[in-house]
Formats: sequence, C-alpha cells, structure tokens
Amino acid sequence: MRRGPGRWPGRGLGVGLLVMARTLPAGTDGWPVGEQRLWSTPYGGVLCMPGGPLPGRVGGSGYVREVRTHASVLHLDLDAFFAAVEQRDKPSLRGRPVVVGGVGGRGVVATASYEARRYGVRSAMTTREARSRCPHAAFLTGRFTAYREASVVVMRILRAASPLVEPLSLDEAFLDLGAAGLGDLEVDTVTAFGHELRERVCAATGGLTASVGIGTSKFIAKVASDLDKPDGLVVVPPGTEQQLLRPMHVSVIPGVGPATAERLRRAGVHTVADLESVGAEELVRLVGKAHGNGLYRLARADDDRAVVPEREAKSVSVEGTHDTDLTDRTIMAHLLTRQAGEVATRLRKHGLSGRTISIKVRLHDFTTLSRSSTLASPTDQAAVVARTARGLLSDLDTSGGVRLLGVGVSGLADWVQEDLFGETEELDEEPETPLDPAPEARRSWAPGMDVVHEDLGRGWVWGSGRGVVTVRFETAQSASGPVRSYAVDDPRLTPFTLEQT
Ligand code: TTP
Ligand code: MG
Ligand code: MG
Repeated sequence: MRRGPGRWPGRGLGVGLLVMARTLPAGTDGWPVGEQRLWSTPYGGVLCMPGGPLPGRVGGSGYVREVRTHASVLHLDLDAFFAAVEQRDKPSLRGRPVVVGGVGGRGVVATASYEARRYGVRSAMTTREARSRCPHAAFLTGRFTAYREASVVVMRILRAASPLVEPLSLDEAFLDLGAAGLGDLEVDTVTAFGHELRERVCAATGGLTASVGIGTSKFIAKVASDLDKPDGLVVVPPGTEQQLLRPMHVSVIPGVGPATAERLRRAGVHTVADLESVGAEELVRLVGKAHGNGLYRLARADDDRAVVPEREAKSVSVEGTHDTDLTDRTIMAHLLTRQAGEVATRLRKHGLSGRTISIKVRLHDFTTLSRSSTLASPTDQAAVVARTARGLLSDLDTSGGVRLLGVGVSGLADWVQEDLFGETEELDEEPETPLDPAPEARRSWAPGMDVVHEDLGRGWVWGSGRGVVTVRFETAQSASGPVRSYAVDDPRLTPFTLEQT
C-alpha cells in the first residue's frame, strides 16, 4: 500500500498549465467546511490549522471565534483584468473601449474595459448586444497565457506580503494582514499598506491597476474593493460596517443571487437595513435554514471566516489554454493524452488515485463545459485516465473551436486500488505522435492574437476575412504602431507564442 501526503500544493506548473486543488463542500451553516478549525492570531486575525480547536462561541478550549476588531482583511481585485492586459500589450487600445470574449455569433463578453462600460457593455452580455451598444470598440478573443502570467506575478507579490493569501480567481485574492508583520493594524497603517501594495502590483505587471478593500472581514473587504473601482482603495474602519451596508441592496451579500433577492423583494426586503429588521425565524422561513442563518449574520456584518491559504486537495488536474482555436480532433486527443500522463505522474508521486475522471473544455465563444465519468475503482494509470478523457471529449461538439482543454482526477483515495491486487505495471500508453498545432493555428487568425512577421516583427491580429488578415505592429514596449494587411496564408506571418520569447 502506498501512502502520500494527501495534499497538493495547488500551484501553476509553468506556461499554459495549472494544477487545481480545491472545491470544498459547503458546511451546514453555509461556510466552506475547510474553514472550521481556527486558531487566533494577534490582532484578532485567524489562522487555519487542520487539527486545531473547534470553533464556537462557547469557548470550550478557551478560544472564542469572534468578528475581528481590526481592519485586518484585505481584498484585491484587478480592474477590467483581461481588457487591461490587452490595453497594456496593445498601445493603440489604451484609453479606448475594448471588449474581450467570444467574437463569433454565439459569443459572450468576458469583460469590457471601463471605456466600453460607459456604453453599457457588461460581462456575460452577448457579443452581439455589446457590438450594438459600442460598435467602435475593439472586440478581441482572449489570450489566456498572458492573463495567467499576469496573475502569477500578482499572486507572487501578495504572497511576499503575507503568508495568508487566499486566491479567489485569476485576478483576486484575500490577504490576512494579521500575518503581514505590520507594526499594528490601525486604520492609518493598513491604509498605507494598501497604497503600497497597489503600487507594487502596478509596477510588477507593467501597469495593471488593482482595487483594494480593507475591513474587519472577508465580506466587508470584498464589498470595499468594489466601492471605488477602478484604481481605488477603500478602508472601512472597524465599527462602521453596518452603517456602510445598511443602504445597500441585499444583493451585496454573498449568496444572495437573483432568486433569493426576488424572494426577499416579495417580502418587502430591498436593502440590508430592511434585512436587518427581519427576525432569524422569519428569514429561515423565507429562504431556508442554512441560507437564512447565514443571511441573518451577514446582515449584521457578522463574518468571522478565516483567510485560508491552501485548501485540502480534492482533485489533481492539468489544463492548458490556447491562444488560437483548436479544431482538429486528433490534436485535441493528443493534448488530452499528454495531460492525462501529467495528471497520472502527479497522482503517483503523491501516492494518490481517484475514481472520477473529468475533462474541461472552453469553447471559442467562452462557454465552459465539463464532463466526468466515474470508474468502478480508483486509478493512477495514465492510459486509463487518457482513454476515459478522450471518450468524454468524443461526446462534445467542438467544431467551432476550443480555447482550453483540461483533464482532472477526483474522488481521491490515498492508496492505489490496483496495488492491493498486485497490478501495478503501466498499461500500454498510446504512442505519442509529434504534435504540431501550428498549421491549425495558421488557418484561424483570431482578433487580438499575437503574431510575428519576418520583416516587421511583432504585432497582433486586428481582424481577418475574405482571405486577408490585418495586423497592427506594436508591443507593450513600443509606441502605437502601423497597420498592414496580408493574405491569410502569407508565409512571412506566423502566430507568436510566449515560448518564442
Ligand atoms: P472580474 O474581476 O469579475 O472582472 P474584471 O476584472 O474584468 O473587472 P472589474 O474591474 O469589475 O474587476 O473578473 C476577472 C476576469 O475574469 C475578467 O477580466 C474576465 C474573466 N471573466 C469571465 O471570463 N467571465 C465572466 O463572466 C466574468 C465576470 C469574468
Ligand atoms: Mg477584476
Ligand atoms: Mg475578480
């Protein structure tokens, strides 16, 4: 029987690869289960330590979980993240409306620059609607490698500032300032720290701006970071939380989506102040037990959740993003096979195996699909993972092109079932044939993608159609550059990938 640490570090694996190690089930009180074992830190901050004393207001072990008394939670979120990276790398787009997302007929907006938001363009809106609201915007498909790279830089800066960093997505994270080694956690001190952190992020990313909120809880810090977006800093002094929340719409509370908001509206509850006046029993009756109790507390800014830097591994997965649409099924199958090999290697390294194999596919229009299949017994074999993953892919319609492919194994056990039966030899792996996505990539010139021309150097695709591709020659470091058009099959023009740098 092989045993491993049962944990996965959850860090990026290099260009285009990501290991995900999360997904926590929600506890009965609505908070994620993994956040329930807490030790106090100086200044009322809390540190997650598996095996620590159980939380509770009874203080059985001398420890009482309470809302922090200092503004020691910081939330940072980059401004118009994907669009800001595009404006950084494409000088001619700075100060102009930029929309990133699916540019095809069924595409949706991932994000819009603040210049485009002035015309009413929003995330999740159809690109068709966005085009009608802001026809003069630049409409670009995403360059995930560039976003991933910027995110890594930002997270590195945050981790250098405090060991307690909890990333929420590529562009945002919580920081526990109680562990940041500041002299104290008074409002002036944390405000100065917030300014400095924003400057560090901007300098390290080549000019990306971040908005920061600081408060006594995750809830308040997240609300605060949104108050002065973009490029803002808001500190909510301890004791003023309810004053801030009361006039706000109930949808400001995490977990209050359209359905809950509608139920509350029908009961005459619009603002947080309205919500605060509703008794706990009445709330439970309106929205259910688990949700009702959580709402009752959050309406009073009662949030003691810890900033959790690393969560227990629930899955091991590898995913790769592509700056051009993949359409060739053979190439996709090979990529999945390669990723399955990577996942299996990691599983074995940590003595893990899992029963559920999943694939993740992001289509050209930014729709993300996942499919999974559960085996009779756990596996850590590359061939089994690969075969299952390819089977899952074959059920999906990918004819429009694929931007991201990933393979994961979950339902992890810390021993390998086959070991018990002495069947540990590698199954026959598919032979690896050379993988060259370049001819595929050359056929589709997606707006926004990086290219390089033999004579004119680096640029990006401004648009293509009717056998012609138009390129603007500029980079983050250059001035706004000239535009030239070429035949789509001009051999002097090739896609540019980060590996070429
Ligand atoms: P957000 O932080 O929600 O948005 P944003 O950074 O674009 O803008 P803001 O200034 O309001 O923070 O999301 C971060 C990135 O995640 C965003 O740039 C694009 C991507 N994203 C999607 O792909 N789809 C979505 O629906 C949303 C909301 C974001
Ligand atoms: Mg953002
Ligand atoms: Mg965000």
